[in-house]
Amino acid sequence: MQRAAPQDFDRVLSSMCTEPHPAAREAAERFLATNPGDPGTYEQVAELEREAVERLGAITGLSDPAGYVTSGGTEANIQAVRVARNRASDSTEDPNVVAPEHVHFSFRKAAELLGVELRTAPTTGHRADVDAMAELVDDDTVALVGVAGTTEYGFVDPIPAIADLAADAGALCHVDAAWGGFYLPFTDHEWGFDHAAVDTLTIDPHKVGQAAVPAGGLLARSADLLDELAIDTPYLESTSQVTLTGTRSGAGVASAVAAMDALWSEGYREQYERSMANAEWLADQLDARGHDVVGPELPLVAADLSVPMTAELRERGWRVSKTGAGEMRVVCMPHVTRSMLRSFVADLDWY
Ligand code: 0PR
Repeated sequence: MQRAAPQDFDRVLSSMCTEPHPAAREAAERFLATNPGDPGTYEQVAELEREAVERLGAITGLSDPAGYVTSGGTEANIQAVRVARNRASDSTEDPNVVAPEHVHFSFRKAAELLGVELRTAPTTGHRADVDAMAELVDDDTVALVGVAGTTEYGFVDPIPAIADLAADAGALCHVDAAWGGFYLPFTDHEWGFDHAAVDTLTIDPHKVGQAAVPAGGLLARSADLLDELAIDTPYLESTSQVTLTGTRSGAGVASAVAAMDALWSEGYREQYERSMANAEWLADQLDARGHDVVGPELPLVAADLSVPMTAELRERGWRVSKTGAGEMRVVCMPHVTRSMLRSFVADLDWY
């Protein structure tokens, strides 16, 4: 079996993807040519997809979950907005979605594609400000969004308060835990279906879940929410489809199940503890050097570095990214080890 060259991820501090678990890699290869979009023909992978959804339900606190394995967080978020829009189609012709300003840009794609207005509220301390969100809610609001593990800072929004606001408005509550979802079960954060009246949730096996790309996840509290997405498929054995794409990756589905079988829950817990300790170590190192550090709340560190970093560090092979405010951002994914961070800090000291 061919192995990925370990150096592929050796200096990558910017990505939300990671080296797949060996069992996930192997499963992906076995199911490369299967299509869960045609469950009548590819029964085995269709059964695996049901198992994937069951396991994602266990991770997010939902028994009897509805959902499917998407191409990623973008598709899951687009579909969640579509569920909310379609569900309210009788009550509004001018639907809007209210979200904190740090929502992932996939919601902008959703809004544009679906003819929904995206209203974004200012945040306080990198966290959703529920009062500011409330000011944007009106009779045409079809969904409120909270992020559990923001893309830029890894912070967790107050999901129970956002869910309450959604319930009061008669709107759906969607949680975007695309990145944070496989770290959060080992924290005290209230983020999942068991903590609040969450209706739909994004959680991506191909990020912290250590599955192969593409494997995102959309979960819904009940099957009738997904029915809002059903399109008739007259010539397939199955009669309707709720997914956005048609042919889909059986590799993603099979690898998601293999990764979750191997790692849920102890393996993910150990990974969370290792990654969080690494993030805290890095934050301390940067703080000791006089930088302003944001976080870590989950294993993601942002810091205000005055060195003109990106180009020089890139030349030395490092891949780091910046927040919108220009801070350096290091995502402590499973492939990011303490020794990697030690050599990164040593290279920073060089400037
Ligand atoms: N929701 C959140 C909170 C995310 O952080 C992301 C991706 C998405 C949704 C969308 O997920 P997909 O990219 O699976 O559709 N956030 C990263 C970003 O946009 C994605 C990423 C992943 C970037 C790997 C770089 C990379 O190498 O920054």
